[in-house]
Amino acid sequence: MKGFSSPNSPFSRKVRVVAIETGQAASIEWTVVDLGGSIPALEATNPLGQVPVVVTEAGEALYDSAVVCEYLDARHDGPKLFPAAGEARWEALRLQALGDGLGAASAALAGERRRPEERRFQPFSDNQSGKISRALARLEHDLAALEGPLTIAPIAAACAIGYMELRDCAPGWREGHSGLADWYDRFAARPSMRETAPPGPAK
Ligand SMILES: N[C@@H](CCC(=O)N[C@@H](CS)C(=O)NCC(=O)O)C(=O)O
Repeated sequence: MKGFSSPNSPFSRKVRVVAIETGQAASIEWTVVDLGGSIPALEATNPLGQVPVVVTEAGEALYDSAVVCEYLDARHDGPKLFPAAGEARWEALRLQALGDGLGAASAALAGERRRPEERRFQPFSDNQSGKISRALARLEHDLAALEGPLTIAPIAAACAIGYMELRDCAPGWREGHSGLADWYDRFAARPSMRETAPPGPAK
């Protein structure tokens, strides 16, 4: 398979972590792109022009990260990262959405901060910061689910927190969320997380 990714993208990282955890890292040949301008080859596979994208062996382009992760999970015989049914599935999907939302709010805040000062809109930043702060509180509340058997939930949460820290989107967050911070540090020590750590500081 071929794919597009970006080194600091939390969503690209999520797919790369899933590929490693499911033993499929060698099956994907990544084209690494710098975001920020038009990338015709990326736009030709994903009309939204976003990473990550994976093109299957049948030639179908798959996006976004949630779809690609579930596709990879369907292709291996080990323990599944997406529970098949029932409450466990809804919890994993909800926490994936929460982690992805935390990553999206962090990316939006980081993008706003890159704008020239006179073109920034403080209420926009405040709105993103509110999402970040509420998402962290909810993840702290849901720690038991993050600590359990490996699913897409902790992978999504950890990739988002890694990006949030990289861009310093919630200074001091560890003080108010000591359980989550402790969990994150342990999870970030996994080989799949270490191998995909974002280099920063480019976009
Ligand atoms: N919901 C998407 C979000 C993907 C996303 O926002 N990717 C960012 C990089 S972190 C991107 O490609 N931004 C470029 C753009 O939106 O033009 C997913 O889960 O894959």
